[in-house]
Formats: sequence, structure tokens, C-alpha cells
Amino acid sequence: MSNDTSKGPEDLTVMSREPLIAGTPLGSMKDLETPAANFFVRNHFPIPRLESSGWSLKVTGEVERPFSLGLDALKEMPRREVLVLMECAGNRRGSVQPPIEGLLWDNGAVGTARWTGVRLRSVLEYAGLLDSAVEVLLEGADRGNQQGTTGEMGYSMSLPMDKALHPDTLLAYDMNGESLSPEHGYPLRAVVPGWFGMTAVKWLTGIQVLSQPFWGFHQNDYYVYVGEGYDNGSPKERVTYLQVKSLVTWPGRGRILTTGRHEIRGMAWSGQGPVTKVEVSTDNGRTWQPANLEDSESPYAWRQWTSCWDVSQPGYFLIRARATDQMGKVQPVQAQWNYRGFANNSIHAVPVEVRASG
Ligand SMILES: Nc1nc2c(c(=O)[nH]1)N[C@H]1C(S)=C(S)[C@@H](COP(=O)(O)O)O[C@H]1N2
Ligand SMILES: [Mo]
Repeated sequence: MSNDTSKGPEDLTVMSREPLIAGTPLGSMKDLETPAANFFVRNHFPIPRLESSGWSLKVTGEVERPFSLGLDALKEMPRREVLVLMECAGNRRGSVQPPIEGLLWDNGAVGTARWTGVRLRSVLEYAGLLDSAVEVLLEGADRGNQQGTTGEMGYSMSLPMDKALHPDTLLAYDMNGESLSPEHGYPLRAVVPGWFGMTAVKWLTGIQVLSQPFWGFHQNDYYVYVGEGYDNGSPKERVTYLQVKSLVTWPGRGRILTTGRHEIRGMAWSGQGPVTKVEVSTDNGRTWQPANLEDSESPYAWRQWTSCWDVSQPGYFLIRARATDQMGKVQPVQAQWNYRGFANNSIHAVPVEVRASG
């Protein structure tokens, strides 16, 4: 990306500048931790430039003691650090068939970071939840116009109580050991392990404990599964958990290799329990070889995998990777179609050419 903002993302494929939307190139997904400068950005509205001085987090609603807290006070609460993968629900929308409208992401809307902050649970306990509490609303400071709607709106998402009180659901102020950058939500954002990125609300300014389920455009009309033959009026299922998925990160699409031995590399993850197996096929899915899976220090992070490929014949090949998770879920050849192309976890296939060596 060209340097028209001094602290902008460096190694990203920019799809939109305002709002900023940018993906991580597959070749940059080499490490367990994605550096902030390479971490995808998905904004709906312009970035609100918040200063730590005037900023505070307001906790209101169905609580005994509504309060507001500055950044320094938050940092004095018990710290919690978790390695968590984040993926946008629209990731890989670009290859959904039949094609659909929307941001045509390839595979770059995913990354893993070490998030440090406080448990959302601690903040809620400090405020004292009333029995009437049914959901917790996370409110961001960004505002703007959303295509297809009229008037300005903000960005808010609610969590059910079990997710809000989960010990690994965080309000994070650091990403990979450094303060959040403005792109990633400075000074505070939510991190919701196992769920797609849309509830990881950035630029948090408010936490509202609700006595009624929330209705909001992004939550109930946008990040929802709308299948083929959807009849208007029936409830739309909310997008929540990540699906089991893997990516081939090397070799890249269209790469020319020579006959011999190559190491195929990639990443794999899932939302409801870690990935337990990755298999690789180079013969159009006729046979599958188990890949080596690296250990994972966190159940919420991706796992790196490698597979050795001895190729003696020149030709065109498709390298496929297929992950299975602890729940026994396996990536499908073709993910179920939905109107916004969310959660596309169909098997990743990378075409390469092999030429005779020497
Ligand atoms: N306030 C606010 N929070 C937000 C968004 C947003 O537009 N505004 N985008 C969400 C979406 S859809 C995703 S995928 C993640 C992306 O986080 P990142 O930009 O840090 O990668 O942030 C989420 N949090
Ligand atoms: Mo997203």
C-alpha cells in the first residue's frame, strides 16, 4: 500500500480506502502471530480517531452500579492474554458459486494475534449484573452511512450472556504486545474467540446490558444467513461460529515448480474445537495424505501444517487441503450457498504447474 497515511497498513491488499478494507496476502501468512501491519482490516465506516485522554468506557443498563472507566483504570484490572484467530465472515466470498454481490474477498480476511486486555466478565461483575440481563451490547464509536440503508448509523453487536461471560471473551487494548493501532480499534476492542470477526467490536465506548434481545442492522439484517428460497419474514440465522477451514499458503496460485520434492504449507482453524487433521491431495481428490500439524498453544488460534510432495511428472496440478476439527466436521467440496456468501469454507485448491527439472 502506498504511503499516504503515516501509520497505515504496510503489507496488505487494499480493496477500499474509505472505509478501509484490506486483506493479508496468502504469502504473508507464515507465522502463528500475524503482525499488526499485515493483519487484515475490515471497517464499515471511517476510522474514528480516539485519544486515550478524553476516552472512557461506559457500562450501563441492567447493572447495579453503572460506571465509566478510563484506559489506565482498565489496565489496572487483572490482565488476560489469549492467542485468537479472527476471520471475517465474508472471507473467500470472491469464489462463491453462483457469484454474489459484496466485497469480493479472496482469502485474506483472516489472521491470528495475541490479544491482551481484561475479561468482559470482570467488567460485568464489577458493575453487578441484574437478573433482568439477557444480552450484552458492545458499542463502537464509528458512524456512517451503510449502503442500502438511509441515514447515519453506528456499529453495535450484542452477545448472549454465556458468550459475554465466557472467561476468554476479552476487552483488548494490546495486539501482539503493542497498543492497538487506530485501524484495529484503538484504544479498546472486543475479542470473541471462536466467532467470526463481526462481533469483535472496535473503538469500544459503551457496554450496555440489555433486558431485551438487541435488534440492529449489522447483527440482524447483515451478518445473517439467508439461504436460497428464503421467504421474507422468517427469522434469519445469525452468523456466529467459525467453520472448519484450511488454506494452502505455499505454493501460491499459478506458481511454476520443478519436478522433485516440495514442502506444501498452510494454516487451518475451526470455531468449535481445534483442528485435529489436515489432509492434502494433489490428484484431484482421489487420494489424501495426512499433513504434519504443528502444536497449538491456544485452542482459538490457527495451526500451521506442512506436507511433503514428491512430484516426478511434469504437468498441471491442483493442490487441495482439507481440515477436520474436534467435532468431526470436515470441509466440504462446495459450501452451502447463502445470499451474502458468508462462511465459505469449501476446500481450497491451488493450481500450479510442474516442469521437468534440469
Ligand atoms: N466498531 C466496529 N467494529 C468492527 C467493525 C466495524 O466496522 N466497526 N468491523 C467488524 C468486522 S466485520 C470484522 S471482520 C472485524 C475486523 O477486525 P480487524 O479490522 O481488526 O481485522 O472487526 C469488527 N469490528
Ligand atoms: Mo467481518
